[in-house]
Amino acid sequence: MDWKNSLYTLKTSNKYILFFLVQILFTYNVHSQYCISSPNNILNSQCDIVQLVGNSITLNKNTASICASYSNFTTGENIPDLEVNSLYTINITQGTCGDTDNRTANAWIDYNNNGDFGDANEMLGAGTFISNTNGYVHSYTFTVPAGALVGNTRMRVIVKKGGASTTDSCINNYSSGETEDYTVGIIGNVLSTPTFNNHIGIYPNPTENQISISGDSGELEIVNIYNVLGENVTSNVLFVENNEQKKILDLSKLSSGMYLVRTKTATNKVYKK
Ligand SMILES: [Ca+2]
Ligand SMILES: [Ca+2]
Repeated sequence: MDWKNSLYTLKTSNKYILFFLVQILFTYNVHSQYCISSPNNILNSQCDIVQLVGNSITLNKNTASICASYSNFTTGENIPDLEVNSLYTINITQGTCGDTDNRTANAWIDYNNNGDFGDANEMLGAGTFISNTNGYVHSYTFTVPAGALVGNTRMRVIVKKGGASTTDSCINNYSSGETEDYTVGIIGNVLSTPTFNNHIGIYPNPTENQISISGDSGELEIVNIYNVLGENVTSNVLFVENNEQKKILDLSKLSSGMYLVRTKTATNKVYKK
């Protein structure tokens, strides 16, 4: 009978809908289970500026005029692009909304994107230095580990009052300070992941001094030059022409050798005579 079949289909599809709903809820929970961290007051310790220079995108968030306990900046901010096996520096400037007590600071990146900051190398600094100076910059240099998952993931910054080291990314109800969460983007190593895009034209190659790069505007949003050691040498390159679909680069400050031109999705080799 048709109505029996329809009823059976409805029951079966309800089971599937329920199954998918449970899956969605489970997936949502897996990716939103970061531990809660915030102080019990905001007076004597604040995080004023977080600066992290990526390969081509810089996070520079200044919240000096805001007194907050926890801020979620995981959306709507610049997402610094951090390359596997490369070195970066995070600068955390401390401030206050009250007295000038001693303060410590630290930061964490969830490199394996599993919802916590407790895995190997995920703590970026020692968190031990204490300063009572407003405007003091806690500066930590770190290397993105080889096993970091490529893609966006979370970074946490904590500035807190007091003598104890800031080594607990889940510290909660602590005495004065601020916790801030951000998003960073992990990218593969430019030397180990050469990829090519037929829509990119680079000529002449080899070149004496200048190269012309043509392509679509989305692809040429990002143009960086790396040497064979993987060091970003773009600051030594002059952009003679810098249009959306065409760039002319002057490489005369670079010594002879092979270079990698990395655009948004592709890496191409260029030889300088
Ligand atoms: Ca802040
Ligand atoms: Ca983790």
